[in-house]
Amino acid sequence: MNKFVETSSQTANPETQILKSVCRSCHGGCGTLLHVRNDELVKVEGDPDSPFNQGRLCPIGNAAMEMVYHPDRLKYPMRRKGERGSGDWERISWDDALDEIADKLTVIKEKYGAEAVHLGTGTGRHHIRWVSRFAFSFGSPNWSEPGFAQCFHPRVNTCTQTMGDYPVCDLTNEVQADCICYWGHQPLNSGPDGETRFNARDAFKNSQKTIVVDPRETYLAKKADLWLQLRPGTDDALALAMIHVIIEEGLQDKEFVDNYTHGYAELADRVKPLTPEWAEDITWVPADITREAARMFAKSKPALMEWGVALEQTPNCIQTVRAVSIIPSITGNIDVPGGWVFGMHGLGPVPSLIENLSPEQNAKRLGFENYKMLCGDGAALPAAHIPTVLQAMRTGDPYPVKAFLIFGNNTLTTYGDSKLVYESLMNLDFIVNADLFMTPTVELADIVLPAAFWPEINEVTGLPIIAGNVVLANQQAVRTHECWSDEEIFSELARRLDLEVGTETPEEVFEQQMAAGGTGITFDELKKIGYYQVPMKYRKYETEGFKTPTGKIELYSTRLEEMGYEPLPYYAEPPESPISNPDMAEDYPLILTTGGRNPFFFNSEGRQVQSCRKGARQPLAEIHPDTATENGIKDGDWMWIENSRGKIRQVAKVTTGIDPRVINTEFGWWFPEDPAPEYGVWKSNANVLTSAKPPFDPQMGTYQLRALLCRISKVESHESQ
Ligand SMILES: Nc1nc2c(c(=O)[nH]1)N[C@H]1C(S)=C(S)[C@@H](COP(=O)(O)OP(=O)(O)OC[C@H]3O[C@@H](n4cnc5c(=O)[nH]c(N)nc54)[C@H](O)[C@@H]3O)O[C@H]1N2
Ligand SMILES: Nc1nc2c(c(=O)[nH]1)N[C@H]1C(S)=C(S)[C@@H](COP(=O)(O)OP(=O)(O)OC[C@H]3O[C@@H](n4cnc5c(=O)[nH]c(N)nc54)[C@H](O)[C@@H]3O)O[C@H]1N2
Ligand code: SF4
Ligand SMILES: [Mo]
Repeated sequence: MNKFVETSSQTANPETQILKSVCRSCHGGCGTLLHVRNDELVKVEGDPDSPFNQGRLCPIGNAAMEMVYHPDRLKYPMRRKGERGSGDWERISWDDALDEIADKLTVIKEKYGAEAVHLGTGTGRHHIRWVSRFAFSFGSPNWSEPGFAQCFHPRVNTCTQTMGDYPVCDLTNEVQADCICYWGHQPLNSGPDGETRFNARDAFKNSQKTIVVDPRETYLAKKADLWLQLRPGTDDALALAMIHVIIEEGLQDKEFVDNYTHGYAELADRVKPLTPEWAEDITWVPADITREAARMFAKSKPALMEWGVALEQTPNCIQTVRAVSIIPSITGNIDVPGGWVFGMHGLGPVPSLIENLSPEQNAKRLGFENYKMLCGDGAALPAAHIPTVLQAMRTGDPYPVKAFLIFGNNTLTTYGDSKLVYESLMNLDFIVNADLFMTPTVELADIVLPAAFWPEINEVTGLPIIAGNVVLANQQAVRTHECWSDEEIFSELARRLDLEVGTETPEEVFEQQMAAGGTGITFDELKKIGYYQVPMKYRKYETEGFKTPTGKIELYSTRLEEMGYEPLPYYAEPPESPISNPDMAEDYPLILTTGGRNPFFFNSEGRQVQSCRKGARQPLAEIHPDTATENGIKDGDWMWIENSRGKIRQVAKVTTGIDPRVINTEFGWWFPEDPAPEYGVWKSNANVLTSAKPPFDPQMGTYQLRALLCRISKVESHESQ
């Protein structure tokens, strides 16, 4: 029996009860009011009192009710009956499901070692640290999340190493930025990590000047003072050229640079030859525009860098992030009102329990030897390297991985190189998948577990992510079917496995986190007030310095050097480009970039949610009119996009807002309306085209999701759609 359901279900109440909670349908944390009547959720609305959304909700947040009561929700645990991936299931009890998982894991651990059990989760989920915690308490060093080497954590780990903490955009306080640079980021659609689209929208409206660095003419690019339409994957060269201009023209904040940075002279030497003219050939951005952008950013006070995931999806990820992070650092925009600020950390993290691994076991993490910024000492929370994990699943090299426990990740649509992923997963002995819905990935499981959605769980969150300036409570309003929260599943599984650590109830862990945050508030008290905003302190470095080996912001990184990596940022041509690989470019002449977020879906989610799907019915690929004409394609036609790894089709969106040499595809597409068990996952899935093979970022192991090569052609009427 699930004791959590009993303890936390609401008692029948004829009157409507309104609970303050937090939308967790994206990384943001919009305040919500959950209206509950007779144990039923009757309304979800934005909380006018929330510092993140002031009452507003986006199309995804507005679909919360539809999600909770969607007829396709997974409703009870299931066991696979037929062959793996046959779509043949039988209903089982939670008791049977958990016992079976515990038995299977015990057998695998005894035969192959705990490291043969790999844990997986999706992006920024409420339970993300519960996944690594379970792995570590079970004794396995291996867990992964599709974004750890490709999203956000390259920025987190780089900044932690070079600045001592991760700076976030100061969007919830009074001072607004005078100039905002949106670099590979469209937060009005996506929300900055851990803030929301609404703060981003307000900041955009209030800023005097905007700079956009994006290969596509996005909404922000259309409105910007300067749009730098760069060649995908050349952000490193552009950032280095901007640093060159700032230093050459003496636009740096001299006082800050002298007192609070380390390695300025070495940096100046490094960028001396990297002029905007040098960069122009690489980036396609005219040198005078690069100069103007550098001047505009450096002369504005405060200036804010809104950087996004586009910086992290090519194999020069860490050095690209390094270069971009230096721009606000040398222009005096660190820990100042309206700039990049360090967090108040009002909530402790879920204890990782990594200390439960012996040093030998920790060193077995797949990728540990090579990618220290992801898997080892350079990582705030070390994770395994996905391509190495997939290899271990397929070949047993360097050791076998036999089981994969997936908690909220649509592996087949969101990892690079989906065909390789499929091959790897099909080779496993045991797969468990906890999700809200049946997906093409869930179909590959042996045991399926129905997960609870955010209005159905209790949880404590600190936002922005990492910074914890605001501490918020999620409140369980209802529970549908036999769904459990991921946190509950992990703590119950730990108990059934008789683990020495990691068996606390979720509520016990929330209290530990609250105590570690030092606000003096308990979780129960937080539920009543909804959220607590920790009073902001700026320029903390004046009294505390920076938490780096030199006590300064390390423009020259002693930590990277110590780990055997390059201490100063450099440019590296994307490995699959017309310059690096002219032979391949003969067959595949167009540059492919993927992923740009739309307002209606969160990654691979929401395709079955009608109100969201209405906003974006089909997968769209952007293409320039000249390229379209050359290939006999018209706006609205289905077109093939293919490269050496595979072939997919998306609908052509013909626009002058993209360079004729570039194609942009959406990602995350599958079609819940198509037949099980594949649900059309091979039709339009951008990751059929991306790569999980070397080369990888030398520090982080990042693979290539953007800046690849492809060709296109029209899908003829006789070809299946
Ligand atoms: N080509 C290409 N690929 C990309 C990207 C790109 O830009 N281009 N972006 C990458 C990035 S940045 C990221 S972070 C990843 C995202 O990759 P994922 O995290 O895998 O993506 P999602 O689709 O958000 O989530 C996967 C699943 O989680 C389930 N889910 C939602 N909430 C819960 C919950 O509370 N519990 C459980 N158990 N399940 C839940 C959803 O139903 C969904 O099936 O994709 C990456 N892949
Ligand atoms: N609505 C919604 N919100 C989301 C998500 C979602 O799927 N939907 N996903 C969540 C996740 S996991 C993440 S990581 C964030 C991501 O959100 P963002 O950081 O905003 O990322 P994207 O929109 O994927 O890409 C930003 C821009 O990068 C551009 N771009 C493509 N290639 C390059 C390049 O090589 N260089 C540069 N400079 N720009 C390039 C694209 O054209 C796009 O406009 O959003 C999160 N929030
Ligand atoms: S921006 Fe994110 S947190 Fe806010 S309503 Fe939309 S999905 Fe929810
Ligand atoms: Mo992400």
